Amino acid sequence: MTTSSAGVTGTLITVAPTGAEHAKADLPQLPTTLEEVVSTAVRCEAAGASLIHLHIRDAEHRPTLDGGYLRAAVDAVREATDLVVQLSTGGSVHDPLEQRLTVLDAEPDSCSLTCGTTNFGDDVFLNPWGFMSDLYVQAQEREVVPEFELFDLGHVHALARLLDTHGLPFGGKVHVDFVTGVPGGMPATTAALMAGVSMLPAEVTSWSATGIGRGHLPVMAAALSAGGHLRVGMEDNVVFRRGQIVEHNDELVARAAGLATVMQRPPLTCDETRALLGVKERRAGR
Ligand code: KMH
Ligand code: ZN
Repeated sequence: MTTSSAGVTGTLITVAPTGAEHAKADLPQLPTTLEEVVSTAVRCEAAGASLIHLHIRDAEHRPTLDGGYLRAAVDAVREATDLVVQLSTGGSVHDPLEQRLTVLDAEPDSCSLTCGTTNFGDDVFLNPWGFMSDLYVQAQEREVVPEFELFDLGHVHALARLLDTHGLPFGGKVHVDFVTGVPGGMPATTAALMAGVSMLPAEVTSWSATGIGRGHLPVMAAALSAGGHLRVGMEDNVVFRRGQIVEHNDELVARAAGLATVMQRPPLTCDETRALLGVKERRAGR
């Protein structure tokens, strides 16, 4: 994999608007209802996002993997935007593995697939080999494109094992996302990111990165300079700048789009991102 931006002409901007960790009571502007998620998707698409990474909340704003909620969100975002719709299979640290596999029933375009267990603050984010393997094969069978989430360097090695064992994902492309700065995972530093990029297996066709919390901007700059794509959003970072809390996810998307444009790598359109990732066409009438 290249660690240069030469030849990479555009930037895939993913927005991860909600996550499973923040409480609505602490952060009322966090999009949790279906209406808030859809309007967030519309605004973030307009600001330059082409992929949305979704965690869904229930009527009490708690993380849920309930199939009805997931299906409703996928359908509504697909109806209102052209964004690639990615559902989280990571859920919250409390979700059972068997239920995390059922996320694919909602027929997203893409699903996250974390390549190993990691400490997650005081908790453990569980991703044993058997689960990763089952999720990967089921995603292949259902023609859902996985995005491989790499929280640590060991996850890069596990990704290579998945590819060696099961072959390429549906669509033939391999897109990974470095999630840096989780307490327990790789730090949100340029050095750690570059170590991960240098280890990527040859099958990888594109990579993105996000820095949790205060690593957000440094990792964004490092990824852009090294040919990577970007993930932003309130799942990862709720501070826009020192002393200023994010009021809407589109602020983070617009800032990323602006920086990418300055770097001569403007945001990819949704169709360009669909081609980059090899996602199946699931939009009605397309
Ligand atoms: N909420 C974290 C425990 C993913 O979406 O796949 C897991 C996570 C990763 O956010
Ligand atoms: Zn997530």
